[in-house]
Amino acid sequence: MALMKSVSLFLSSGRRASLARKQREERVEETPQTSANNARTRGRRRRQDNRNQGTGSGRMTEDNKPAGRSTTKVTHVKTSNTKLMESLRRQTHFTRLEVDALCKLYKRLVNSANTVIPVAAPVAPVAGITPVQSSGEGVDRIVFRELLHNTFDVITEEVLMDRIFCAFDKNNFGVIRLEDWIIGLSTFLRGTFEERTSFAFFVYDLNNDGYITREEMFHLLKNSLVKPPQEEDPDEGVRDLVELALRKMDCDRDGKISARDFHEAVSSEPLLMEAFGQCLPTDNSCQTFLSTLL
Ligand SMILES: [Ca+2]
Ligand SMILES: [Ca+2]
Repeated sequence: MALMKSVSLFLSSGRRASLARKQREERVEETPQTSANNARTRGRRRRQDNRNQGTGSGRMTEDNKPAGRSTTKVTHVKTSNTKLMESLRRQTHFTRLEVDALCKLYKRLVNSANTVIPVAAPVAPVAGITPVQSSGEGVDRIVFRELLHNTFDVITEEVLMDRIFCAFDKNNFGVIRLEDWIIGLSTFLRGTFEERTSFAFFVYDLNNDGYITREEMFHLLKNSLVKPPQEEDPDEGVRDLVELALRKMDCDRDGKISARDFHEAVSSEPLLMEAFGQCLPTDNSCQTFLSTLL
């Protein structure tokens, strides 16, 4: 009963979110500024077309344009798109239909991002992490965080939200591109034990140096305890927690957790996979997302 309630709540919030997005898109379409922008774009395109038609020997009119040229181009795009979808199916745990559906969702998210007023990306507070300026088309941080929060029930620290984004945006584009989106979701939603363990390790290794250090553990755990207001040293409890985590996970006792330590510890105690904060979706949200995808 409780399960059904949470699913139906989730579904209704999902509908509200998509309705709100639709309304936002409609509003943006109606604004005078947008139509002015569209008019400017159309003007630029016309000028560009005129220039192209007017250049030397390359000049071409409707009459002498080779027949079927645009059809060939469309067929070529379709073929390369089919190849990409097929390659993504092979690389992931998704069916071809699911890959297509995720591709459509990606396009909706990218379009919705274009209608939102851009806000500066959050600056990662840990030394060694350089915020990257976004380049090209993709799902941006803001849309991704909204999705993590509203669709996958990932309610976690800012720094983890940012690291989950980086785990998807493997090549540091500053946005999640189509391939990274589908490959990332494969681990996120259907990953094997190994894949999810590696994903969690990547998220917690804040500066990508191959180890989760005491400092990183402290940073990840510092807000996880309610600190007594009169405590002389409010961080003492967190430091104790860090030492406890090291005792459980630093298998080779060198004072830091390597990927190997992490895999070993999580294999013997799966609950340790998210020891330093939630970084994977809840089972309920996963099932609901996948069942409503097609
Ligand atoms: Ca590290
Ligand atoms: Ca170690």
